[in-house]
Amino acid sequence: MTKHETPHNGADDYGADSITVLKGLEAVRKRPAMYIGSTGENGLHHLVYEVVDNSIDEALAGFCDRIDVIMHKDHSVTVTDNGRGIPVDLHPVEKIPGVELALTVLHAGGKFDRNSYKVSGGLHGVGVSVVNALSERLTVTVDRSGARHQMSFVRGKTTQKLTVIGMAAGTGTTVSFKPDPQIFTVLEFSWSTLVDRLRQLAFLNGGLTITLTDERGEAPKTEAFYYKGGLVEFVSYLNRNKKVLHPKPIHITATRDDVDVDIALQYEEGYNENTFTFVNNINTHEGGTHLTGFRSALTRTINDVAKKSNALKKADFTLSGDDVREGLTCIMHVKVREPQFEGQTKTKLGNGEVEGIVRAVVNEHLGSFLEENPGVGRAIIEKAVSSARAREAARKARDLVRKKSGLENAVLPGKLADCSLEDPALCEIYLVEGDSAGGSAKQGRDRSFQAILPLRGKILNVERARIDKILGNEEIRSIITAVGAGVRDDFKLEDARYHKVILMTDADVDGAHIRTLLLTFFFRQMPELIEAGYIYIAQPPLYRVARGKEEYYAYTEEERSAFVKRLTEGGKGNVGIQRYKGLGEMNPEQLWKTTMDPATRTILRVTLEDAVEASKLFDELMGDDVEPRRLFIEQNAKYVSVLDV
Ligand code: 0RA
Repeated sequence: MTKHETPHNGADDYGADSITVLKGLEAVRKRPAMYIGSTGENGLHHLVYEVVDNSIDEALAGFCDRIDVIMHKDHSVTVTDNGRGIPVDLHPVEKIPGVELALTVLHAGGKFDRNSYKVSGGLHGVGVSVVNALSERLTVTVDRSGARHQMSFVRGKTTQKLTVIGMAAGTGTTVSFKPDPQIFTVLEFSWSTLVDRLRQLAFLNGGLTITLTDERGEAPKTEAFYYKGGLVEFVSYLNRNKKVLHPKPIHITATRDDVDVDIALQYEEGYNENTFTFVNNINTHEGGTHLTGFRSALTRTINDVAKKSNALKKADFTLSGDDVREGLTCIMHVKVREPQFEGQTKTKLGNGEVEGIVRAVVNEHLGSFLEENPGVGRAIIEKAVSSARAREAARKARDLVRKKSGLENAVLPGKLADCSLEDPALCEIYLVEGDSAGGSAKQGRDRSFQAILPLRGKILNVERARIDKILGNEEIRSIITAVGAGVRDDFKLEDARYHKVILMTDADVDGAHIRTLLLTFFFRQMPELIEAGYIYIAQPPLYRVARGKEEYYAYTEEERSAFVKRLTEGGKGNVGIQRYKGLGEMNPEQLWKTTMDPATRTILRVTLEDAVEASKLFDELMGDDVEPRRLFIEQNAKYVSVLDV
């Protein structure tokens, strides 16, 4: 086939501009993490999300109903949509083809008027040019105005200008890219990670078809996601293995002051809340104004309905937020034109106006729904009232204990070896698996600022228990009193007695399990502690490699091999390798040196996202499926991220 150059490519009067362009993409290659978060697994997958997000924008604008994603054998990925196609004509201001602009200019998105809910802030919406900059090669194909156009790049630099390569029957855009091994530490895309996100996007954008194909195995496999019912189907999916209190999720939708509110919710018999919130398709793990508005409306509406129906007449209490959220499964998706993202991981909505909008919408719609469906209302109120009773009983029991001991404040647990400093900002507490490791930690620590709380055996499965039972568990109570900030609605961050809560468990499957339990506990009972960045995970070494007086501690298999090699090359004497199966095998001095001394240790800070993963993992581990348990055993430390020294 003959290749026709499109006429505007002949002009090279934008030579000066192309220098600025290269500088922009060069900046992305110099500091990739600033644009995509990391150059590891998360960053790698972010590339796909970025390209898909652009197609989703086209769907939001109403011009695209299908997106296909293909994972190829050579680690490249192709994303195709049937939207209008990225414009190929000259941009009136920039004087280069729109498609070239989109792929070579940072934040070019704003230069087009697509009239959809564009994402800004955070790591999303950085633009396809970032993907281009970080790809060893990228090809974009646009079907538009009857012709198929194509343009190619290597590491962001144009290798083939925009060219018409044939005819096109319809319209659409295909972006095919291969992540650059010079940039990424991992190149293998994960099927399940992509499935999770693409399924989520299909739920969030009802009516849109998204497919994922994996060509890497012997035979290619494809999965298609299409949910006509959107969020309602999402909630039904989440509750698929639960006993629900009412057969159909409640659906609330409204647009007010240019903000789109879409909510589906359903109650199940369990005791947890599972609310997931999204803004412009982004999971707002840290919540924000939309969540605050929703929560206050939910509490108010259910109390109102309960009062009207006389359910609370005899009881002399109101239903708390925790009460009305017991057993709730809820998805909220709001679309905001200029979202402001805040928080530790930039996943907290900051737009003040959204709170009142969501509150008003939920007050109105939920109120009238419950009036029209009194049976559903009754079931929900009954559940909340029984939660309130359990909470009241737990409180009375707690008060009784306090009175008996004659102390106003809860007594610090007997097993706690507290530190002597009093400024929480300087203090840290180690939650240590097992009494023996706890003993070593107590001896090895710096008692001025380090407190030790040993935990015996497995703590209670908080995912499945109700608050009264949770508070009845001794290990849990000792954690709560040691931290000193309360739980749930009563939680006060400023009362926290330590600004670092460090989980220290064995480097084996049991240890990983206990860590998952603890993370789930903090996520359910004190999410603010995680949000504040106060929770950490200790990193004990896996091996001690020594010859004579020379010794090294290895934290990974690679380090172990390197140390063994170094010592063997050194010559005489036997190299001893000790594998630490548990913390208890280290003496106090070793424990201090390798895991507790702030000057040499590594601790990982837990993000809210990590904790959500942990609790999800937990839910799966407790289920009937064998596969998740097997996977957990294989790869149990996956949910820790951000490095902190
Ligand atoms: C700018 C303007 C228009 C469409 C797009 C961008 C567009 C971008 C991407 C990226 C992936 N798929 C896409 N589909 C469309 C609208 C141009 C018009 O008015 O026709």
